[in-house]
Amino acid sequence: MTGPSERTVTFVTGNAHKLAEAAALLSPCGITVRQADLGYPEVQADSLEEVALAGIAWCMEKLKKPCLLEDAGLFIKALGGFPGPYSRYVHETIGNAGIMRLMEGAQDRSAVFRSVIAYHDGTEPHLFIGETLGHISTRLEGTRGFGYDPLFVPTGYDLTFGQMEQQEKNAVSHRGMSLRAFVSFLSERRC
Ligand code: ITT
Repeated sequence: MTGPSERTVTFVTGNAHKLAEAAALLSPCGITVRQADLGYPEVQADSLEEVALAGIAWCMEKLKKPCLLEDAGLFIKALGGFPGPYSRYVHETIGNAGIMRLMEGAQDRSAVFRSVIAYHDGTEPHLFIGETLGHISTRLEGTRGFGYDPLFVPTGYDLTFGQMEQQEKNAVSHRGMSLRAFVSFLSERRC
């Protein structure tokens, strides 16, 4: 990999857990992550893509240099995709216990965690998507990770994200997938 300007990526986030997951995945690829906690406005929109695109336009305007942000959300089938793009607000209000209450008696506990990375290269924005299928556990389990990790079990596992080591979560998570797509994009550009 060449191109020093692309070896350091500015990640606009206020979430230290996300930053740590990104650094763990990107640093072995020779990409240093620098945090910018700008508190970008998360617009109310029906999709993570819209939120991410509006956010990165705002960040680019502020920073005037290439930067990246990530918007994630948990979409629960039995709840019609709720909390989806409202995941942050819902987590801050009813929290994991509230989701467990809403899921009481639900037969279909399937859910998908989505991650949308928006990267602005200085000229235009690019989106990288990651999705992990899974289900909502019947009990909150695990103390690792953050947010909804104690209630999300990825397909093929008997563990919640909250019970996984960071590396194991990154190997299967929505964010791991979108970050790997971003790394491929950067390496192709350098060819
Ligand atoms: P930013 O500053 O990067 O926007 P945020 O915490 O607001 O950080 P999001 O809007 O992307 O992050 O996330 C929406 C909600 O989903 C929020 O409550 C997170 O805690 C939660 N969340 C996001 N990614 C998660 C993950 O990998 N595991 C568990 N919960 C997650």
